[in-house]
Amino acid sequence: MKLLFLSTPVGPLGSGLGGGVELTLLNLAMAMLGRGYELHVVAPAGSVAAQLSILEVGGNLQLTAQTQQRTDPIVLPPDSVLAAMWDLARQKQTQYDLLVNFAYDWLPFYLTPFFKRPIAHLVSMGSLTDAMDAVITQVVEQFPGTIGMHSRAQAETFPFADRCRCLGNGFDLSAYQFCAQPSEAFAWVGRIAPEKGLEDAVLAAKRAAVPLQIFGVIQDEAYWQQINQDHPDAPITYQGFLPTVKLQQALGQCRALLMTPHWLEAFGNVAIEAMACGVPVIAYRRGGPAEIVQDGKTGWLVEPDHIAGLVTAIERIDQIDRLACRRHVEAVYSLAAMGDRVDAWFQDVIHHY
Ligand code: HBI
Repeated sequence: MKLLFLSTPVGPLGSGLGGGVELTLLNLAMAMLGRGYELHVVAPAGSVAAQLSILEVGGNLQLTAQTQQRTDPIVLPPDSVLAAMWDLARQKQTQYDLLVNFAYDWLPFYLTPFFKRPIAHLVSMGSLTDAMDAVITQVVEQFPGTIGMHSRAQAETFPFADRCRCLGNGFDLSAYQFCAQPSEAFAWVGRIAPEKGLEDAVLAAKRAAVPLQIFGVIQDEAYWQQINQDHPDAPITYQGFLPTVKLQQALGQCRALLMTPHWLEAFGNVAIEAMACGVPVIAYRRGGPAEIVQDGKTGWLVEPDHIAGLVTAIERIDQIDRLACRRHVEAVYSLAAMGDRVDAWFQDVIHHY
């Protein structure tokens, strides 16, 4: 079987601009290669990924969907990399058994009926705009079973919640080392952008008087500057955007991961990465993380947007068994477990086409 993965158009693979979907695509590619599939990836120029054959495409990157308003019109920049990626897919489609779309963008869904090969769409975020809801709904109706999601919470933000496939996610756990004895620091990991709510974690760290290490690409510079201006005395250190090997080494040393999303996080890959290192997760009871964190067992769930709740959870973090966090990820979120779920989905899409 031959697969063609089409990546997100918001940034080259490896840049971090694609956020969680970059890691998801790489993990799924490894899982499918490991199961005997042949696989190529179409992605913006500058994409790098070890062991994968990438067809790089030039053109202007797409605007990020989460900065758009619900009623915004569809936007494509001139010389759009997304359009070029899907024209390449059109040209090469007969060489593949299945195309897999990772872009949260209107064009791939709109083009689905124009293609001669089946397309499986892995939707990486919750509902954001009316135009996306409408075009995904069209695909759900015309090609039942071809829409994949990460969590129930994410699916429930769409009008077709019960007609899409919930896949969770999966990680190569051999890349994450368990750490039994942490340092004093807490961690926050993610794209530094308003929807991720970093300021709440900074406030909680200040009130609990614990050091906070921040990891991730600075996607919104003004937002980052504002946090530093508002909290000049906060005990925070920016650790940069690290590749997985380095991220898990630093993250594993932390007492817990704080997840403070202001939007509905579709899944929350970083929660799995933390628990894979034995790091408990303190998260708002919102979106994917609310389904991943087992309250009192692998971390603490907190009333959304309640800083005081975060502080209480920080003070109780030693009640959580770090090994239980690792064991839970091995049981549910391994690459093998996710590979089983995705392989079954792909086979269903191909055979129902
Ligand atoms: N925005 N337009 C657009 N297209 C994407 O594929 C996209 C995005 N914003 C964020 C994003 N993908 C990924 O970070 C998701 O994993 C969240």
